[in-house]
Amino acid sequence: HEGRPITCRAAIAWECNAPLSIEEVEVAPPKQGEVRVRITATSVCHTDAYSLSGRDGEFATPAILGHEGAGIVESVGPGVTSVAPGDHVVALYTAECRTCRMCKSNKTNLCSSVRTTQGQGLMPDGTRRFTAKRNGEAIFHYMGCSTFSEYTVIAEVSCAKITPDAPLDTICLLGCGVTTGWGAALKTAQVEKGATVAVFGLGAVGLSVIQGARYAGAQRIIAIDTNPSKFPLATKLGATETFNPKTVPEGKTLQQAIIEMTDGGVDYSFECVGNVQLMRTALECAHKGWGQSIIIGVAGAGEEIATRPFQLVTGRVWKGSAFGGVKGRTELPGLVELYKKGTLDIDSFITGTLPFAEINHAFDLLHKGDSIRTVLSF
Ligand code: AHE
Ligand code: ZN
Repeated sequence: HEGRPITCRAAIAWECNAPLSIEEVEVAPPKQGEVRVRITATSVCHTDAYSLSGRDGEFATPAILGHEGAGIVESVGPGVTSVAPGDHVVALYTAECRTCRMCKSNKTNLCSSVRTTQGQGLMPDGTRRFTAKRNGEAIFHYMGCSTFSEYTVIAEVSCAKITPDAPLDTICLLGCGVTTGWGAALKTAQVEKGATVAVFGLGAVGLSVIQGARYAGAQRIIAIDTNPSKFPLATKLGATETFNPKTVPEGKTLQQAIIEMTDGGVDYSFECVGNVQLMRTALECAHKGWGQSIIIGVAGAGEEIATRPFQLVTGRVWKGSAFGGVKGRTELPGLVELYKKGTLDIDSFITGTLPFAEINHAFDLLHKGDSIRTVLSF
């Protein structure tokens, strides 16, 4: 049967560097292989702000941002078999189709099924499901999620079905930051017992790396940020030391300071900021012969990383991962179980809650460094 359009509230980014506009949109019914989801909770990630700032080469306006959200399936399009109306889902910006060459390789969590159109702000068939009520203009999707709308349409392959007995307004954080950091520590780096770890940047991603490293049994976890207000939470989640780069004496580099603190360098470092100079620092403070540095932060379009090749010749490893190397549909249910058991802390990441209409305030809090995650509810 043919579904009907739904009119609801969404936050539209009409242009870069302007506040989001809360207004009515019409959300078309899901087509073949698509799912319409009532988003009940979403939070704001730095990547939303990054795209809104105009630095994201893939971003097109007008768009509905948001990629860290969870909700309840409202209806499904033809051919959808893995979810049904009423199911609880987390939206995935890294889809998992299980049939493309990348999914089948088992060497990556990246999936090629919908990524090209996703980057263009379109559904897999090349069209859009959002129309602004005010002027009838079609609105672009974002990262395959567009969770800043009370209803959104996403591909079936972008739906992680999770148990209905977990609170959506908490586990929505598994849509990006928490999973990304946890997975980077445990899957990408495979931090082992006794390891020494340095984490650059103590937002949701860095804090989750810390949590993952503690779970792996790391002996030293050095939490690094220029904003010391992040240190108490870092310590609570497992950091054994905190370090403010502003305290490095003149004439010494940050990498030198960390190498001195750690008898030659760390086993694993993680860049969770998106600053290409800091990426170099993170690589170069990794121990000669075996240290690994994981890039997680998103740098501006066109920016490049640099180091002397000798750093790699002498055994340091530079790598990175998206969404923590986690295959969302397969692995998110397990992360929800870890949350329910109390092994994975998500609650501590929620530094505030706001009604959806105050989404621009949530962006302000993030910009000022005053929040880790603000969960918005509809
Ligand atoms: N569109 C940007 C790159 C953005 C980017 O690197 N995104 C990260 C996720 S950030 C989550 O907060 C990512 O995982 N990307 C993998 C992917 O497939 O996009 C640009 O520079 O064009
Ligand atoms: Zn994100």
